[in-house]
Amino acid sequence: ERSTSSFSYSSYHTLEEIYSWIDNLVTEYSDIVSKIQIGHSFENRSILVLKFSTGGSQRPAIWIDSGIHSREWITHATGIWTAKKIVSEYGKDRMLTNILNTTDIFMEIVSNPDGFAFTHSMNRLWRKNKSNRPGVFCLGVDLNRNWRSGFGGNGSNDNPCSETYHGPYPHSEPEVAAIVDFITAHGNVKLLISIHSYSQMLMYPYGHSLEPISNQEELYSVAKDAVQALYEVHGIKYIYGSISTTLYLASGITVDWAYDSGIKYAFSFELRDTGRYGFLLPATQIIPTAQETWVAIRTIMEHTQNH
Ligand code: ING
Ligand code: ZN
Repeated sequence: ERSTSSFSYSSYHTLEEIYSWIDNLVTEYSDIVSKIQIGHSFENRSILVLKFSTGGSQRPAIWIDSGIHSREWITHATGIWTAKKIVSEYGKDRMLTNILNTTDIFMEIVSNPDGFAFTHSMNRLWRKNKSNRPGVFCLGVDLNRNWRSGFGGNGSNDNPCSETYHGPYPHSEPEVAAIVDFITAHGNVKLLISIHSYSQMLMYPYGHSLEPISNQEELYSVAKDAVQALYEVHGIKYIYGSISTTLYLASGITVDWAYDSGIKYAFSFELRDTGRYGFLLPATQIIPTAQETWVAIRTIMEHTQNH
């Protein structure tokens, strides 16, 4: 495709298509979007982040990642639609305009490019990255178990053949290290949103422990408002709460690391559906999913902006 307006937002795309769409977005909206390469994947693909900014330097920032798990195709598709929404609504939507006048938004749409390429070529249901180490028979580390917070604890696995293998040591995977280094160097990220599928949930830390976080009441109430706003779009019901009490114990996850690194607003979505199609969500549901998710993200951003 030559432009972001002829791109089909209601279809799933390959990595090459998404990366060329990113180039088009950056060219067409160069006044507010740029592309940053934050590292390389295990198989040496570029790890790209979109930066939405109206100026300033080291402004407070919002981080949004999708596609940490490569088979969760609805998350990349939602990220793409959302990025286009942000550039299109700036100057029109008052809330978004206010946010972008003071805050930068960073979006990593394909957070596991090797796994994503593999879901197109070989195995549609591949979840982990593609790292491979001498003497280890199975491939891949679960990029949502490789973070330092609670590393190696409950709900992660030390067997490299497991779908939830945490890897040899914290941040061993280049895809995780790239994010850690970027967010740490930035130093002013206030809100992190990590997008997964499926289950229709909006959650916050901790995953590695049942212990409530210090601002749990506040995040509970933000999640409640966001889920209500989401429901009003297409009548889709989400449940919400901490990860460990809502879903299961999971250690070494993105949002726990974010929270423990001082990002006190950290949320994780599990998008549609509840299991009828699961990871194979029909493309006809991309736009409705993205629309409702956007309203929830907006609600979270607005709250964070005022605190
Ligand atoms: N489930 C997530 C997993 O990594 C999750 C659940 C999401 C845990 C966010 C912790 C944080 O197991 C999927 N579907 O990936
Ligand atoms: Zn996931």
